[in-house]
Amino acid sequence: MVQYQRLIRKGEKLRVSVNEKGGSFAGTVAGGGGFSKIAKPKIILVLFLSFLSCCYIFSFSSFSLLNAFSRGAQGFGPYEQFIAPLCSGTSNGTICCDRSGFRSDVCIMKGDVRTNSAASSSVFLFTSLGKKTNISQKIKPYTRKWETSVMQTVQQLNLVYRDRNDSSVSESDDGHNICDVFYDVPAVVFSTGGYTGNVYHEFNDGIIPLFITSQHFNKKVVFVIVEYHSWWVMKYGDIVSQLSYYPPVDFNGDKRTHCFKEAIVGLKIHDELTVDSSLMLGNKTILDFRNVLDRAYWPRIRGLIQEEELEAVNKTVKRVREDRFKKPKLVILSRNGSREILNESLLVELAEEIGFFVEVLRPDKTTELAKIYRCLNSSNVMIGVHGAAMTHFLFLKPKTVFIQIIPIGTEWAAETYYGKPAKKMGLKYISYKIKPKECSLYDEYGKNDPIIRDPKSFTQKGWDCTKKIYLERQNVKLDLKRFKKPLSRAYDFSMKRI
Ligand SMILES: *[C@@H]1O[C@H](CO)[C@@H](O)[C@H](O)[C@H]1NC(C)=O
Ligand SMILES: *[C@@H]1O[C@H](CO)[C@@H](O)[C@H](O)[C@H]1NC(C)=O
Ligand SMILES: *[C@@H]1O[C@H](CO)[C@@H](O)[C@H](O)[C@H]1NC(C)=O
Ligand SMILES: *[C@@H]1O[C@H](CO)[C@@H](O)[C@H](O)[C@H]1NC(C)=O
Ligand SMILES: *[C@@H]1O[C@H](CO)[C@@H](O)[C@H](O)[C@H]1NC(C)=O
Ligand SMILES: *[C@@H]1O[C@H](CO)[C@@H](O)[C@H](O)[C@H]1NC(C)=O
Ligand SMILES: *[C@@H]1O[C@H](CO)[C@@H](O)[C@H](O)[C@H]1NC(C)=O
Ligand SMILES: CC(=O)N[C@H]1CO[C@H](CO)[C@@H](O)[C@@H]1O
Repeated sequence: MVQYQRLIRKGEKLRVSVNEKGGSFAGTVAGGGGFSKIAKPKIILVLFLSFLSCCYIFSFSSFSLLNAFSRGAQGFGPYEQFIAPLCSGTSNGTICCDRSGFRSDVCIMKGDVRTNSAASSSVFLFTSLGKKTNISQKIKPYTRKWETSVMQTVQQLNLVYRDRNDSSVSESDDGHNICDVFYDVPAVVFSTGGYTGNVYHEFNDGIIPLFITSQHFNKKVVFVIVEYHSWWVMKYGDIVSQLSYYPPVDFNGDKRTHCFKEAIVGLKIHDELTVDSSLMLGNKTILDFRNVLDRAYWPRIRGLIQEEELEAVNKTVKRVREDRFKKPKLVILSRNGSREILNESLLVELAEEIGFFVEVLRPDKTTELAKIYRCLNSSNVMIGVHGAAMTHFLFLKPKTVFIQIIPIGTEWAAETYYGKPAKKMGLKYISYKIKPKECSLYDEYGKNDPIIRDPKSFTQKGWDCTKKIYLERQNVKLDLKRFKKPLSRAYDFSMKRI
């Protein structure tokens, strides 16, 4: 029951296409979610056409009003001051790059924007060059600008001025200039390469910046992706379709010329796993981002619940569920390989003794995010050993508890990447720094070895060293007498809130 609409303009022809796809790009126009349940594609087409004509009438009548507004702001909208402050007031027919950010560059192209991936890794802006300086810009649309090694793997795009007169000469320039697909909305261009493949990076470098950069378009935006991976589109389709009505464009794989009235190339990023509301249009916060997740996963979760209810009719599964509702729920995000909790089963026993309903979650690369979201959105406490999986704190409801177990040598990363952002999201964050005796390296090296006694002397040597010793080789055996304290605190806190 999924359909999307877009305009295709080839030469002078104007065509409306309505596609049905089994994917997750639930695009209903202007909040028409209600009718999509009953309408057949043809009815939708008719509704869409009438909607379109209304839009045209509306846009004509409001045109002068709109113009009056934009004359003041010298642009289409006030978003640039948030996304690319140095490009505030970018006028039609120009390309402007804001390279002042530490983490990313963002360029804005206004006017007649056309992709040209086939020949030149370029995005063209057709304009009357006149007295403009014809300087093309280069940009790598990924948010780890300061990490030169990973940036070397990211595709560089050329943002190029083209003379407007060229665009009307059909079939010249091998026809590359002719619009195959025309969108009456802006494009946001970004990369799903770099460190994508690690869930922390996927959210931190990609999904959250995408929210920051595009949420103010109210889904009227097309995502154009370089280093496109279909697995990424599958994994994050639920979220992407909450941010855009349109299926994403594979910049390199789709050789057609896609045309836009505006493009933002590169993503704006604020800080680790967070949204700084003072830098957002409309003061949006990380909780608004979380609401996007909630809307994204709800349809799938509702489906899962219905399936289970059908199954439960015949079984006594119900009792377990009732049990769960009386007790606060604690989720252990379990790792396998390194940074394991060696006595996890004892931890489960202890937590149950204290009064929790306990669920152990072992997410891997193939675990559906909706299922993880469902588990965490209904929990009161999440426990895990520092690592990328801690990114899932984003799935916890505000005012619930996140206990991060911090192995030796990982304090800085644990606090920077997860502790601080969790607090910003309104979680009750408890850090549990393990004692040497709780560390598996203690048995291996003894208490006097510098690895145990002086982790700083190794971590200061850099990330590789930290990784080899403390991230890849360390496991945790909790001193449960000591761990009982934060666990009881979490229990009391949860009981007060139930
Ligand atoms: C911006 O410029 C393009 C051509 O460069 C033109 O087609 C378009 O109408 C202009 N838009 C506005 C709002 O002036
Ligand atoms: C502008 O620059 C681009 C590439 O730098 C070049 O291909 C194009 O011909 C130039 N256009 C004009 C009118 O100079
Ligand atoms: C574009 O074409 C028009 C007429 O074809 C001409 O008058 C104008 O000078 C051209 N502009 C440029 C920048 O070449
Ligand atoms: C956003 O916050 C600022 C400062 O806190 C306030 O002045 C402004 O009115 C707020 N804007 C909105 C749309 O809530
Ligand atoms: C998450 O939990 C809240 C509060 O319990 C609930 O209202 C919401 O529907 C849940 N979200 C999803 C997607 O299940
Ligand atoms: C429940 O039991 C009925 C008959 O006892 C059976 O027809 C039905 O398929 C069962 N439903 C499920 C979901 O197992
Ligand atoms: C843990 O990972 C190993 C391989 O690294 C695998 O053989 C084992 O089955 C895994 N255990 C669990 C409980 O997933
Ligand atoms: C299940 C498991 O590995 N339990 C271990 C927890 O840690 C204690 C030592 O603190 C071991 O004795 C247990 O075997």
